[in-house]
Amino acid sequence: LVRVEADRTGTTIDNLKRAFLENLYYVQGKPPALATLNDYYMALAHTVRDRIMQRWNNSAITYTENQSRTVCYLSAEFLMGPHLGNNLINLGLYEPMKQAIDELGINFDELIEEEGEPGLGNGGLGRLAACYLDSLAALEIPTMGYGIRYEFGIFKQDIRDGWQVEITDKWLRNGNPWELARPEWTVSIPFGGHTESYRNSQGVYRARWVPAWEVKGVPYDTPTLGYKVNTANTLRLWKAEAPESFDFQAFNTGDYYGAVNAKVVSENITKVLYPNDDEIQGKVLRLQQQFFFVSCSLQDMIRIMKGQKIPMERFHEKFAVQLNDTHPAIAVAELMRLLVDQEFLGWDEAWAITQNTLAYTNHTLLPEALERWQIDLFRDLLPRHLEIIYEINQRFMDDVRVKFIDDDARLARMSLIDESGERYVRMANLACVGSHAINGVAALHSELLKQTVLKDFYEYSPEKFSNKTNGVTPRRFMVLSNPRLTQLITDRIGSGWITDLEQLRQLEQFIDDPAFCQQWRSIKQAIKQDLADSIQKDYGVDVSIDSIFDIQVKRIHEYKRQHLNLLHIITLYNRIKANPNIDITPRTFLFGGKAAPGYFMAKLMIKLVSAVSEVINRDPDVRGRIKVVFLKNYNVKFAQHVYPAADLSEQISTAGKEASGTGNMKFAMNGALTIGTLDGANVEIMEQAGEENFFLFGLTAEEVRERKARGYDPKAYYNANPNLQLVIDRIASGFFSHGDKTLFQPIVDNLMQSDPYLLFADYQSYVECQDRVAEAYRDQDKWTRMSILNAARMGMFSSDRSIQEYCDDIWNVKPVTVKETE
Ligand code: 26Q
Repeated sequence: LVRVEADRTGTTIDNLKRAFLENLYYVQGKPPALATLNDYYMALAHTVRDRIMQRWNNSAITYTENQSRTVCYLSAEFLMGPHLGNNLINLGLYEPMKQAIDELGINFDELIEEEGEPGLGNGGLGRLAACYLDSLAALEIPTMGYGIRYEFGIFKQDIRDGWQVEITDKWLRNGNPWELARPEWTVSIPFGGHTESYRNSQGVYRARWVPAWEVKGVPYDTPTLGYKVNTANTLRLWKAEAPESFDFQAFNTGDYYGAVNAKVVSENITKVLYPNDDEIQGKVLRLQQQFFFVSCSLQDMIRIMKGQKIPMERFHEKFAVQLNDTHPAIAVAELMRLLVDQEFLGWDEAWAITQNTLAYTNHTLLPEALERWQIDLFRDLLPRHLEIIYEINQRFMDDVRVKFIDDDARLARMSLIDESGERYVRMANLACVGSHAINGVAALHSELLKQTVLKDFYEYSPEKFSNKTNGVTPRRFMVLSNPRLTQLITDRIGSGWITDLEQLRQLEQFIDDPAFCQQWRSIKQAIKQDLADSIQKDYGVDVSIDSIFDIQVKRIHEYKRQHLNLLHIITLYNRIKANPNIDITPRTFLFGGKAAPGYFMAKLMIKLVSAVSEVINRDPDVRGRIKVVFLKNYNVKFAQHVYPAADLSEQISTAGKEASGTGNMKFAMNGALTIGTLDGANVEIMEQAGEENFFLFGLTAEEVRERKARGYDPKAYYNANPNLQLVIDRIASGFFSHGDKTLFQPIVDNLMQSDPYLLFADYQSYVECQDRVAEAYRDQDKWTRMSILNAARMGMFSSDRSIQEYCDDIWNVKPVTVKETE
């Protein structure tokens, strides 16, 4: 046993103060007199990191000694958010540390705000991975998160003249105190070249891949703590580096430039996160990224197996590997290659291991978003994997042919190779065939998957399919981000709800308790005031906390329909202009979210929000009763300030398009009411909250399908609805664009001519529903009761529940308790 000094592990207020000053002096190299805010943040981060190390080391020892079955969550994105506050919560040290820092005369909250965030994800899918790591650790499940250490994460968003401007995210600029490089576990990743067959010493034919180039993968580890347990799992992100040999080559050939250039090319692989969360243009760098992190991760698992002297035949007993969408689906072919070509297992045995190891989560229903790679591009980069995929496909096609005789159309649809025109590798098909379990992310989504994009695979192997409704971690999205509500809840029902969110139901007993309702309400008001202050400071806009805080924060997408929200705002504005003395419930409309840099319509939607806000916010007729603000650079850190302040959560996607949504859950558990369609997890949120506590509008997924099949004509809605007409005409007239009729024409034309997301069909229903919202808000007692009931009934949306289901139904893993150091 190592003896560790109190400066590294002690948790009394005095220990913490001493440790902080020591780290400031010896790690940051600063006396207090010269320290910057960032120095203080770094000293604090190191003080927290020191208190993680025993847990991290003890977890590693325990898992190694017990040869624990381990979940490996493979994801191209992990949107972790700031670490400092979250780690303090999970360590149970938030309050003592705050006291210690405050006693040193330093503002603790400012240090929390000083931390930037690792924006290594686009949105929902990356944030889900982060919530799942939190829950896996809380549930004491041995876990590795595997992904990519992008040098530049999701861009920072500035708004200039109403337009989105992208700024590179240099998140590593000030160093990263939360990670440790582990160069001793560097792996080598081959690319390109060709394959050969050869006879081994027994005369058996085997395949050999002769790659043309290789890069090194260096792991960087970040601990992920469980809430008030000793479990500290690992998030292992891979950085691409050039092999040393490039330098020698340069020395030998004198091609110094060529060698340096090769180095640049290698390191490019993990340079930047692709900022699209939808359409995939099959870029070779993206395939390089995917193969790079998958091969690094699988090789790492094999190293761990060998380190623990577990025979390779037992790979699937040691590891459960989850594929977060198809981004890591190349794992199917890569695990086969490693087992067959490198570990010399037979094909059938390797295939059984592969299928038993892998499971696949689908996150989209949009057929255009299914990943596929041009065969030529694929072969150039991964020639051996293409052979393996052909082999898998041949055997698979034989099986399908027997199960569904004389059905060539089905064979063509299920083939791993799309041969309908130019040839492609279909990654979703590969993931389905190579996995023993396939799941969607909300009940509706999982049903629609079986009826649409994965129908053939469902009919072929229905036993593989299940639903795992998404969840979010209450530690970050309630305890950390909403301390006031956390205190109120804990005062009434104790703190058990933090790890067993169903316990929030106990709050229902207080909905007729006026004192409790008053407290609930004044907490919401206080949080709204904080957000109002920051809006005043950052945007110079004055917003009233007595107005409805009506918030839509998420990536900007046509299917998410931020522009439907705008149609309603303009409708209210038109009512005011027609009758300035109209009695209207005051509202503050807040938008936030990034548009993919190449997504023109999404960027124009941001410009339209800005344009509408400029007109409305300064029109004296409005008299401040409605305000519109676009909040720039929406990210996890800012989200934590937004969810608790919301009265109304906008979840208004076209039914059948949003796989689940997770922001919807974060809002509702903080007491916002939802206005939403029957889409994704909204369906289950409404079921839980009760219809009477949910503002439902719009067509169902089924109706959307019918409407489109019958031939949808947006103009018919326009012609029949004078209010809609006035809204569209105002936009088209240049009213919001200084008279420029062309600026928003692409939006107007799109809606008038095709309206692929059926805004016009849902417009009237949405506006009427918003009128019910406005009416309901006037009865504050009733609104507060609805708010409490929403929060009280969101227990099922804890990611602990989701993860428990994955553990039981898909991974077959059990908790492993990590002991405390004596
Ligand atoms: C793929 C290929 C090339 C470049 C980028 C991509 C790419 C990257 C990210 C494709 C998709 C994504 C992200 C998708 C995503 O976030 N989906 C969301 O997942 C959430 C968690 O399950 C759901 O709640 C949302 O409904 C779903 O939209």
